[in-house]
This record gives sequence, structure tokens and C-alpha cells, in this order.
Amino acid sequence: MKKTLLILFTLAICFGCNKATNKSAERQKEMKGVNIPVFSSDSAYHYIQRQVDFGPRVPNTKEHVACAEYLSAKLKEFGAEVTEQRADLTAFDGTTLKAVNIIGSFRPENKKRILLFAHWDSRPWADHDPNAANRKKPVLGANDGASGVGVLLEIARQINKQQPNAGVDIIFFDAEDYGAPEHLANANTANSWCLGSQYWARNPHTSNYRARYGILLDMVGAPNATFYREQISGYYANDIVDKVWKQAKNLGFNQYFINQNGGGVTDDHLYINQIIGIPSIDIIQQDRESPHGFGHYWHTINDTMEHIDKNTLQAVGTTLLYIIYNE
Ligand code: AHN
Ligand code: ZN
Repeated sequence: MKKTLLILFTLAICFGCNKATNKSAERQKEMKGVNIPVFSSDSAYHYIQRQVDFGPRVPNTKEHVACAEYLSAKLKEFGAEVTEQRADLTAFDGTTLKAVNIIGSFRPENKKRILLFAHWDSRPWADHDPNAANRKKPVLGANDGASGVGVLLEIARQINKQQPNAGVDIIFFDAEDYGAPEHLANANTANSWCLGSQYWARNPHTSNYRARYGILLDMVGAPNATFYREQISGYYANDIVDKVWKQAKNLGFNQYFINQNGGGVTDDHLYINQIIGIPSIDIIQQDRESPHGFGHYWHTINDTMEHIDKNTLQAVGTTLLYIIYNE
């Protein structure tokens, strides 16, 4: 009898204390607001496929116009306030590009903001194709362009279901990949890349636009992609690089996010840093084995869905959601 009572008593205490710990864990979770949505790589993959299905998204083509409509409609569907920023931009060869930056803002009244961006156009010429006969053909840009946009569309879908504390702006920049082909490149053509982001940085969609920091996704879909600490990111926003690479490591994604320095890449984040002064980083696949530093299919006609891997999308998307929802 005594023994039974003792057992019951002990059980009661343990049950009670267990309950208390659970409660405090729950409260901590609430207090920190760390209820992080689950990123769906299936969904991100689908958004990449949809873009690729339009064909190459080269400025001044009907495929480009159709894809812009699709991206804008998706951001609206996910509850963002959408601005289509149109501009006639002059390419290195004098071509006037009918460009459109597509901007989706969540909680635009919130002063505390995070900027997420990717380019949505694809390159007019596969100038790195091993076969010379292909070098004037356009690039499909599954990885180079569509992958970053696909991940950000899935993030927009998650934000719509559960708003984070910070306001978020997602920008799909146009005319990133109309840069002068290498054999023509000289000092005057260095700024021929990233025309859409250069334009926005000089003409932001709201006056006095500010964000705490920016994160660019470029070529984030390849199998076993390696993201090194890109040099320009480290120069302007090393604390953000630290934060993102640490988060990725905590989540077990350190095989993708390599904690080593990579080269510097002239990419959209450069102009966001230089012109509008928002500290911004570039999550970009760098391949130390390849001669140009990117995937072997980069700027070839083989930048197709075959080089998109859901595991990589999952690593990037999950890491980003943890960063956003902890802000
Ligand atoms: C240059 O090749 C100068 N920058 C690479 C930026 C880029 C092109 N990202 C995707 N395509
Ligand atoms: Zn490119």
C-alpha cells in the first residue's frame, strides 16, 4: 500500500514537472516567435519548371512578356503589394531593352524590412557553349535565373500563410544577364550586367527606401551546389554572411554553404551595395573546378531542369526561412 502510494506520488511529480517543462518550452518558442514555416522544394521546383516552360526569358521577346505576367500574378496571389517597374534600358550594344523589375512587398508599412532578390531574365546568348554553333542561341536559364526566383516564390507563398515580424520585399530584377560577351569585354562593358538592379538602385519603388539588409539568390538549384562566402558580400555585409552561413550549418546544410572564401562576382548585389547602400550578400554557386568558376553548363544551352535538384532548393529555402522568421 505504502509502496503504491509512493509510486503514484513520484509519478504525479514527474508528470507535473514534465508538463511544466513543456509549457516553458512552448512559451520560449512563442516569445522568440520561432514558429518557422516548412519550405516545400516540390513547390519551388514547380515554379522553376513553369518559368522554363515559357522558353528563354530574353528581354524584347514575347516569352519574356508572358513570364513577367506570370511572376507578377503569383506575387499578387500570395498577397504581396506588387509594383511592375518598367524602364527602357540601354544595353552595351545600344539595344533598347523593354525591362520590368517585379517587386512584391509584404507589410509595406513596416519600417523594419528585409530585401530578397534574384534575376528573372535569361541570357540571350549561350556564349560559353562548347559547341560554337550554339553560341548565338539563347540560354534556357533553369539554374541561371529561374532557380532563385522559384525559391523566392515559395518563400512568398509561406509568408502569405504566416507573416514574419519584419516586412519583406521580394524583387525579381530584369536585364541582369544581357552583359557583353567575354570576347567583347573591355573596361566600358563592366557595367553592362545587372541593368535592372542598377536602375532600381537609382530609382527605388518607394522614396527613401530602406532595408536592414539584402540577400541575392543566383544559381541556387544545382545538385551538390557549393556556396562559398562571395567576396563582395564579405566586403559590404560580412555580418550577414556570418549569420546565413552559421544558420545553414546549424541546420546541417554545411555541405552546401561552405565556410570558406570564394571569388568576387559582379552580380545584382554589387549595385544594391554601391548605389543604394543596402548591405547585401550573394548566395551563388561557385565551382572551383570549372574554368569560369560556375557550373559547367553555365551560359550554355544545357542550363536545363536536369541540373535542378530539390535537395539544394530545400537547403537554400529552409536556411532563408530561418533567417527571415528569426528577424
Ligand atoms: C559575370 O559574369 C561578370 N557575372 C556573373 C553574373 C551572372 C551572370 N550571374 C548569372 N549570370
Ligand atoms: Zn547568367
